Amino acid sequence: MRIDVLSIFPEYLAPLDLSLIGKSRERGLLDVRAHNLRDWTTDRHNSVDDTPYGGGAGMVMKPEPWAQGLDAVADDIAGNHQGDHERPILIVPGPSGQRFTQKMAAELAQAPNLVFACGRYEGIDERVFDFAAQRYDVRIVSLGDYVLNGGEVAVLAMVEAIVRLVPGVIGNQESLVEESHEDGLLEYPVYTKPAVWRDRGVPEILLTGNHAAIHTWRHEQRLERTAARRPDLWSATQSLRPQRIESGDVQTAQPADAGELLTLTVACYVAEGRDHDSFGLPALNETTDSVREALAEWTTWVLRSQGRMIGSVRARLSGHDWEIGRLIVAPDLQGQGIGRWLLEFAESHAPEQVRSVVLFTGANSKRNLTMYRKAGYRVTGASEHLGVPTKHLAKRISR
Ligand code: JEH
Repeated sequence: MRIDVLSIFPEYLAPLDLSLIGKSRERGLLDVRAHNLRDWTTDRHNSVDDTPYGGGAGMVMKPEPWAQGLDAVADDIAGNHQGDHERPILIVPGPSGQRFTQKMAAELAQAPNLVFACGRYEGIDERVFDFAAQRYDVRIVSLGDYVLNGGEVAVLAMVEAIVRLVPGVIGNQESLVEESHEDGLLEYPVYTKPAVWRDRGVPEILLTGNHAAIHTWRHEQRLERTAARRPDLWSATQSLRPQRIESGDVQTAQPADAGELLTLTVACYVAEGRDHDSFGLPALNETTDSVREALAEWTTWVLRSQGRMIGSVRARLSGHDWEIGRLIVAPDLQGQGIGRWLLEFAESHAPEQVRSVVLFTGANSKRNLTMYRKAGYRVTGASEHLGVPTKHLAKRISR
């Protein structure tokens, strides 16, 4: 990935040479270049600002140095590619931009070229954005609802958030799996040695080795913290949060549920079919009868909210293992922890003798794989099932 930054304070961007970013730069994964906007001024005072039309406080950045600088950078990027290439993305930090999010960072991490334009004063002459749109995909982006003096600090934050998502840049890819907020909840608190420090102990439960209890405790901590610190995250989906789901909302599926279960299954597996370029998946080729027949072979649970079927999971004994399958959540309710809740529900119904829970998922189902990994599953193998690459996962249960 190549990143160009235009600023009247290029020295402000020196931290980009340090740490994680600096190392990846040495390894050729990243090419970060800071440019001085004043290199593209034409008057003898190298001026970059002027008074605002219509009056008002402060100064505004003149358009011409930006046009020259943006053209020079775009020419240079184009010169390094032969033939067709993606339009580079121009990110302009501004207090009135679209909010920068983890989702946006992940999307930008896929781009081969990013250009950042750091304004100062009251901002950049508006016509520059329209001009830049001829060669760039332009995004005006804000870090948050507070006022900075210029775009440089915002660029440092955004570049750090983006670059750590570029494959190979962070040493430990596992640590990317456990991203904050993935299910709309804040992280649980963490502790390290010593067990008692300045009269303060580590929560007892963390010293017991009871992983199921620790898991529950951490989940409760996440709920408490989110409610206390982020009422916005909390209220957004509160009515359908897993803790609001009660065991009473789950029932073993009856033959009469087959039609509805078929509908939900197909709605959920269409995405799976798309991700694997295969609509031959068994889940996409069921009939009401085949669903009804499977109810005899598996214990199938369905989750309802106000009468609507919103999720399902099934399980059966397979040798000494508890095999879980068809974990589905209605597409409009995914990403709220409902799938995780159903998974734990199915795990908790494993018969006494079972030591291991196993399941299978499509190798391209990144979201599913992430969720299973966070739930303690490890990949134990891979195979191909009807032309679809499949991962085998397992988790030991401690009793
Ligand atoms: C600030 C780029 C270039 C200061 C004030 C005004 C706000 C109402 N999250 C962020 N905050 N600030 C920036 C940013 C990002 N990303 C940011 C920048 C520049 C980014 C110049 N400045 C300084 C600046 C005008 N005020 C904007 N208004 C919403 C509180 C009041 C007026 C413009 C530019």
